[in-house]
This record gives sequence, structure tokens and C-alpha cells, in this order.
Amino acid sequence: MQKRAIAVHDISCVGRCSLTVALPILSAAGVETSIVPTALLSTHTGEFTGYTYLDLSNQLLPIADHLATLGRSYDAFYSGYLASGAQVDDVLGMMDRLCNENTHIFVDPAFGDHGRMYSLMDATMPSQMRRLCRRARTIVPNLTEACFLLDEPYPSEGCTPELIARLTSGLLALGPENVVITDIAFSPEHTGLAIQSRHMPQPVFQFRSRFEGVFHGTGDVFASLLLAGLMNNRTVQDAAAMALALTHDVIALTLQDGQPLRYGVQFEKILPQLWAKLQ
Ligand code: PXL
Repeated sequence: MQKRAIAVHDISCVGRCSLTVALPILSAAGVETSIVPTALLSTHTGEFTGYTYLDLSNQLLPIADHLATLGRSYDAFYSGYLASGAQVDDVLGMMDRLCNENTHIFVDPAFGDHGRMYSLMDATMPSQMRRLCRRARTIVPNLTEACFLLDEPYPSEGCTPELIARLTSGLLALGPENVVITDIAFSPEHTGLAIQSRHMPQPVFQFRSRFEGVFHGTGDVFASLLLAGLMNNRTVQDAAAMALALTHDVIALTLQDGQPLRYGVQFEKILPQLWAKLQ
């Protein structure tokens, strides 16, 4: 049977992030994907000014109520960038209506990067996102979000394996089965992942060579590829290795092309490889 996901993120019209990344990647992985927008923006908030912003919180529960009447179940519920901390309550209400015990709740607590919260985020976001993480089977914070979620200072001077192990075990203690932290580096030349599942005593690390620059939307590309692998019956470590390798390739292809980086990364170019790898 074809797998079915519901993705709950913003729509940024331009800039390749959130739903405009999650939908094509999951579709290319053979997953039927329904989308529910949390907010509508003209661009992402990273390297643009003057963007429009519409909070769609008042639509989430009415949409979920209607979808629930259709009587379809979802194999995955994938949440990402939210309009406000308060919107977490609506997303939890959506889970009540649309998830059953088999639904893989996959939470990307997308609210910050590089040690700071994104522009429009309010102060309740970390504690509210922590509530979503408690409900999830898999969470995919970057290092910044992991620190905010656990009230740890961001290690701007570089991190150690001991700090990362404290973060992965602190996040596992919230309740998820799998924690994948992105943006981990123990040296300037590499960047990668820390992965720990409930049965593992320690995190394992996966690294790739690092590219200079800020690559908007790569967290969304990575998380969507990871979920694509999981929904195609890969283990967390195998899916993470595939997602990291493809995200690395996407950044290399983007740099070769020379397009301004605020328009995001050229994930379109690896969709055929994604399909091939999943066969
Ligand atoms: O990729 C994360 C993201 C999603 N949506 C919006 C954003 C960002 C990051 O800046 O601004 C609107």
C-alpha cells in the first residue's frame, strides 16, 4: 500500500523551504502527501526584508476536523515551521484528530539557527516546541534548536562529543524514540549529524566535508529526505546517511550553478537519485 503523510509547515512562496521542499521530496519518494500551511509568507525570513506574513492558526483545527471526517489514517505526521508558540496547541489538536498509534510523528522544531531564533519567533517557541517533541517518535532539531529546547547555552566556540551526548540524551528524555541533531561539527572542515535512538547508549556521528556559506532551507531538505527514507522502511541511521549524502550533493550543485544563496538550494536536481536509491 502506498504510504501517506501529512505535512504541516509554512508556505514561503519564494526561497525553497518548508512545504515547497517537503511536498516535492516526499512525492518523489512515492509518498502521498497532504499539506496544511501554518502561515503564508512571500519569502522565507532569512535573507529577505519586506516579506508578507499571514498567520493561518485559525485554519488548522477546522481543516483537521474536516479531514478527520474522511476517515483516512496517516503513516506520518510531519510538522515544521510554525507561525507562533501558541500555534503548537493547534498542531497538538491536529495530532489528536489525525494520528493513530501507528502514525510516525516526525517533528522538525524549525525555529532558529546559528545560535539565534528566526526573525518572527516569539519567546514561548522553545517551551512550546518542547511539547511537540514530547509527542514525537522522531525529532530533527539543529544544534541551535537542541540547545534552546534544553535551556543549554549555544556552544559558539565549538562543541565537544560530551556536550552533544548530553543534548541527545536530554532530548531522548523528553520521550521520542529517535533524535537526530544536525549542524554538528568538531572541526571547521566537517559538518554532520548526531543520531541517538532509545536503545543506544551513546550517539553515533556522521560527517561530510563542510561548504563555506549559509544555505537556507537545507534543514528542511535534510529532514524531508530523512522522513522519505524512514517511510521507505530504512533504519534511522541508513535514512540519515542517505539524507546527509544527498543534502551535501545538493549544496555542491547549488554552488556550481552560482545562483544567489537566498533562493535556497537546488534540491530538484537530486530527486531522480532519491527515487533510484529508494528502489
Ligand atoms: O527553513 C526554515 C524556515 C521555514 N520557514 C520560514 C523561514 C525559515 C528560516 O528562516 O523563515 C518562513
